[in-house]
Amino acid sequence: MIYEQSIREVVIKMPFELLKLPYSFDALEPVIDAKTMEIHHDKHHAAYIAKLNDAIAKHPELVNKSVEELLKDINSIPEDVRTAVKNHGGGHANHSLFWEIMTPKSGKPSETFVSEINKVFGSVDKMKDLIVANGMGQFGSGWSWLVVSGGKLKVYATANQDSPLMSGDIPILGIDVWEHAYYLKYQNKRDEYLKNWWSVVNWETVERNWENVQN
Ligand code: MN3
Repeated sequence: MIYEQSIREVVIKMPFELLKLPYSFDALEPVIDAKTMEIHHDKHHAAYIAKLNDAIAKHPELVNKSVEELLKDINSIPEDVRTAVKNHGGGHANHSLFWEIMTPKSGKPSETFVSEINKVFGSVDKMKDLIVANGMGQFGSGWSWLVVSGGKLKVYATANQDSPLMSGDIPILGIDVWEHAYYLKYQNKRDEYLKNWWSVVNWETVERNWENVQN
């Protein structure tokens, strides 16, 4: 009985699980093809979660923390699992955001949000250009971000699965520039992927992420 109970606890406490996509694999066609979405979500994201759970299992004191808490406080994570939490926790957080900020019904940012974007970047198009340029400039794998940093919108790229949370920033939009995110359809044409990506951006969610930081 005790054995069964402990198994049950492990199952309940296993903190991270793969959520279903909020749309079908082919919903973002032709910008992102169904096969890429399926492999990206079911294989890549699932693997980050499995490896994050493996790392956390070695340190029961980490079990009840959210992935955001783990990343914000990355330097306090025990050294033997710190790199695993950075890479796989980052992978989990980054992809969870990525799925949510895409949609087949892109919409438009509100006037309030646009005026904040204009204040910082000049225009929405200029902001997009910077995010594309940062994605192009990221050598190898990484992400191009729109974050809130000290209350202000900011763009930059990170390598690998490094999360802006690790530098105290809040990511509100991030584009995956790992080859697994676009290679089947775009091959070496990362610029085309980055430019096309804007037609599947979920402005409503990005804006909600921005508002949540203010409150
Ligand atoms: Mn990815």
